[in-house]
Parts: sequence; C-alpha cells; structure tokens
Amino acid sequence: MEALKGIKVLDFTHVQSGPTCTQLLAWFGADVIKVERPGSGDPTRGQLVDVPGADSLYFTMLNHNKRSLTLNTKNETGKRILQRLIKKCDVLVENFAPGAMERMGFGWEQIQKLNPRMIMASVKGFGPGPYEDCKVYENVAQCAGGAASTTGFLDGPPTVTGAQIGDSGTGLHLALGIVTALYQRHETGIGQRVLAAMQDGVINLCRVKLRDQQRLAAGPLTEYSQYGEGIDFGDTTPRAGNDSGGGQPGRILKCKGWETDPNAYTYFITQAAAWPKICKAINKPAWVDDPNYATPNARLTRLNEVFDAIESWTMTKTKFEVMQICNPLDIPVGPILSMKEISEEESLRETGTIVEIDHPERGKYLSVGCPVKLSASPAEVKRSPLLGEHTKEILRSELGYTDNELDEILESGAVG
Ligand code: CAO
Repeated sequence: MEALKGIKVLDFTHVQSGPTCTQLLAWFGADVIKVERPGSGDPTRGQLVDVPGADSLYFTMLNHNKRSLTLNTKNETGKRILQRLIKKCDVLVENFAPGAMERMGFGWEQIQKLNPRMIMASVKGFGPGPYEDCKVYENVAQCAGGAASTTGFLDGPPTVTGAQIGDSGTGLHLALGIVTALYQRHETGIGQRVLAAMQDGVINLCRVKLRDQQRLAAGPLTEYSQYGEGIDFGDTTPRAGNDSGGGQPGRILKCKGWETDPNAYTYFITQAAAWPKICKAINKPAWVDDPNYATPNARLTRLNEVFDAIESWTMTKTKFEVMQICNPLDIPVGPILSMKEISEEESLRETGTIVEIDHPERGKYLSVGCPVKLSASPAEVKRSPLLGEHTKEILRSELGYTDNELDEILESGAVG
C-alpha cells in the first residue's frame, strides 16, 4: 500500500523547486495532477533539450508518477473547471512568482472558501519582508541564504554548489510541511497555508555556518585551515574550502591518476579516534605518541603538514584503494565520485536510487529514484506524463464530464 494513497494533489508547480516536492508526494502514492498551460506546459519541457521533439531530461527527471492536465486558468471555462478540482483535491502546490495565484483569482482566501479542507503549499524565493516580491532561481537562493558566502576557498570568490539546495532543497522542505499539515488535518478537519521560502531553506541547510558566525565572538575557528595557517579571521564566517564542518579535520586529497582524471581524489578525515591507525597506514608510526601530533589540539597548527603526509600516501593509491584500506581501519574516507561513476554504480541501481526509465518520445534514460525508502510503501518510478496526456481522463473520472461536455470544453479553449 502506498503511504499517501487517496490524497489528491493539484500541482501548479514548474521548473524545479515545486516539481521536486510533488514528485516526492507522487512517489509516496498521492495522485498528483499537474496542471499545465495548454500548448506549452511546464517551460522545462522545452529547456536544455537533448532529443529534438521529446520532453527534456530536465522535465522528465522531475515529474515522474504525475498525471498531466492542460488547463487555461485565465479562461472562464478553465476557471470553473479549476474551482471544481479545488473542491475535489486535498492539496494545491504552486511555485509561481509572488501574486500569480491571486491574479489568477485563486489566492488563499478564495481557495479556503472553495474548500476549507484544502492545504495550499507554496515555494517562494523569500518570506515576508523587503524581498518578498522578487522572482528567484536556484543560485539567487544560494547567495541569499548564506551558502555562496561560505562556499569556495578563502582566496577566491563566493561559489555556488552543484547540489540544488535552493530548488530541490526547498521542495523537500515543502513536502515535509505538506504531510505535516495533512496530519494536523486529521485532528482539525481544516487545511492550512504552507510556505517554504528558498532563502529560508538554504539558511536551514547552512545552519552550521550561523553556528560558526556566533562562535567567532569566542575566538578564531580552530578547525578551519586558516587558523593553522595563521590567517586572521574577520567578523563573518569565512569560506572554508574543503575543510570539514565538524570538529574532525578533513580535506580532499589527490589519489593515483589525479594528473589526468579530474576526480581522482578522496575525502580524508583525521578523526581523533582513528589517529593511531592513520599514522600506521601512512607509515608515520612515530606520530602516534609524538606530543606534536598525538592530540587533535597539537595537530591544529600542523594540519598542512599532516595532510601533506597523508596525501603523499593517497597519491600512491586509487581513490577506491584508499577506501578499501581505510574502511576496515574505521578511518572515514570517501572517493570523489563522478556523475559517470554514479550512473554506472550497480549498488545504486539495486536500491532504486538510480533507475532506468522508458519514455515513448525519448526512449530509455536514467533518473534518480525516490531517495527516501519506506519499507511499507515502496516507490515505483513511472515515466513523466506527456503534455495533456491525462486531460480527458481527469475531466471524465474526477469531474464526471460527459463526452458532449468535453467537446464544449475543448471548443472553449480551456484545455488543449
Ligand atoms: N493557465 C494560464 N496562465 C498560467 C497557467 C495556466 N495553466 N500557468 C501559469 N500561468 C501564468 C501565471 O498565472 C503567470 O501569469 P501572470 O504573471 O500574468 O500572473 C505566468 O503564467 C507565469 O508565472 P511566473 O511569473 O511564475 O513565471 P516566470 O517564468 O516569469 O517566473 C520563476 C519563473 C521561477 C522565477 C517564478 O515562478 C518564481 O519566482 N517562483 C517562485 C520561486 C521559485 O520557485 N523559484 C525556483 C524555480 S526553479 O529554479
């Protein structure tokens, strides 16, 4: 049985943040009806196209397990259909620019009147405040949420990360808000408004950097490499390069083949508990008891020397050999995996994290399956819908329109 079976979601999302959220709800079993503008649909269908004439990977990888309904919500017939859908559904999710739902005539007040049980969930760039009217994309959120100022190297510019923490990260936050609101509805019988602002989502994911901001008042951040290098700290959390965020120093180190392979690197953490084993593995047995190296505090001003020595050793091994040697010794390391390696990794295929999907227009492609595994609600990944693929089916089965009525609706331009 699927956990969210029976929950109907009216999905007004587009691009990435909102679709991430509704795709998760669909994987957990909700019936997600993606409402799209007739003719064009979600703009990502036609963005970064790799197979001419087929929906892009951008779209197909974010819209699995959904049904597509084309509906012009600015057309009078379209508005009437939407009103009926709102009465039938449990959740409406949208990530339009601020004010778009109100301009359509479907702001929170109107939705509550139509269906007091409805949960209306939105992604916006910013929460209430000076920037609430701004349109926002991924990298803007990363910059406004503190990620860019704390990512990159000390002597370089602010840097955005490849992980879509603004879009997909906020979609995840929103999904949690929606299921929480559904849970509360069991008690209260009424819906509520759920808002996930991208800036807030990124700040939440940068929590440890706000921790460090406050720690600066008590002195330099000793676990940052710049401390050991004698570089002064300013008044804000600096960029930490590849330093690990916790109290256990870690860095990215070269492995065999780094000269030609941009990903022949490993992450290596000098966890305090593993220190004696690290010393033995890298052939520095004297460092186990040497007071200059034996304790984490003693090592803090010598991290460059320590990691240089470890790197001299990792450079003689492939990143996978480093993993094979260090794991049994409980030394925390991780190979830097390329997207090619991830796409070919058998174990990820077996768990359903990487899945191969067949699509009528584009053939087979790889996607990321549901990253959260529920033992009693397994997620089967189904291909994304073609534009308007389920329009008639939804109008018939959900709203009970007859064939004649469907013809009239088609003629009105409300769907198509
Ligand atoms: N029928 C009729 N009109 C429709 C429609 C439909 N089915 N679906 C959408 N529209 C209309 C909307 O009503 C809106 O019209 P108005 O501007 O006249 O009110 C219009 O299409 C487009 O909406 P938009 O302003 O949201 O789209 P955009 O491409 O200009 O902006 C984005 C895109 C992402 C910047 C903006 O939606 C946004 O800031 N969203 C919130 C933050 C967010 O989610 N960002 C992440 C996106 S992923 O990187």
